[in-house]
Amino acid sequence: YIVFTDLDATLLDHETYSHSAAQPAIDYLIREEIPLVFVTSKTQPEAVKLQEKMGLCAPFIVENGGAIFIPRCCSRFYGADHEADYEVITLGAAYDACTNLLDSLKSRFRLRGFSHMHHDEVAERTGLHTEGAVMAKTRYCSEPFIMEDESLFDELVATVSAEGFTVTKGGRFYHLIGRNQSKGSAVQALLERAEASTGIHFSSIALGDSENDFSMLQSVDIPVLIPKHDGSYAAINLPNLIKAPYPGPRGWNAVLQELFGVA
Ligand code: 2M8
Ligand code: MG
Ligand code: MG
Repeated sequence: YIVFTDLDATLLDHETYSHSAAQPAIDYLIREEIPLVFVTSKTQPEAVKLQEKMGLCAPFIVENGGAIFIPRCCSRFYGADHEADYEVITLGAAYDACTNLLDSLKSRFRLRGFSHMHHDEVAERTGLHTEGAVMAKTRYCSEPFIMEDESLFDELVATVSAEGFTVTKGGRFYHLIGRNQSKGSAVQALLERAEASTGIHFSSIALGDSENDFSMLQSVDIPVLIPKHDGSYAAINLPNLIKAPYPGPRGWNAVLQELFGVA
């Protein structure tokens, strides 16, 4: 097995960013040496910090499929075998290209990106501490933004698509990303690496709560939809979709414990 998971409002509580309700299932995966791979809108420093907190050694996919990081501790398993701390596989747009495009559309579409916000504003909008907000602003291949007038959304998507970009939606923000960049294509790329280097066919599980998780859920054997923090489910339909009974880490824990027949 390989388990792929979104972070915000999936493995982490939407408000508190705590994963504690999922600790029993995380402990089980660590004990059984089942890789737990983050697939997130978050950045590399944010993902590293969380891996350290949870005691994980596994690849992680950041910024909505923009880059795959393979740490040295598990590099052989993914056919990477490198001396550097990480092998980085870049799949996304360049950050400068994202911010330049948003700059040019800022007034026409009444939007503001993280690059237009001080870290205090990011902290306020997300509920992250200053240190977390600074890490969230340390971006390489995608830009979160807010829109004052959501009725301009379709026109915005058409405009950025002509420039080779697209827009996806997370829990709090829209995210400008490369047109071919998605959580799903990064998951597929990583699965191919693992299968090519080990010769094993892995069963894959993915858990997510938002529209931007759809491509990831579509790419695995067992897709799990976590209800959003308000209890509603994202409009995602897949034939074998499992719907978790509770939002956030509590639902995450319940489904994985059930799937693996523990507790
Ligand atoms: C942003 O991502 C989430 C993903 O659902 C969102 O759109 O609400 C990113 O900026 C990420 O880096 C940050 O940690 C997160 C904090 O809520 O917000
Ligand atoms: Mg989420
Ligand atoms: Mg996310």
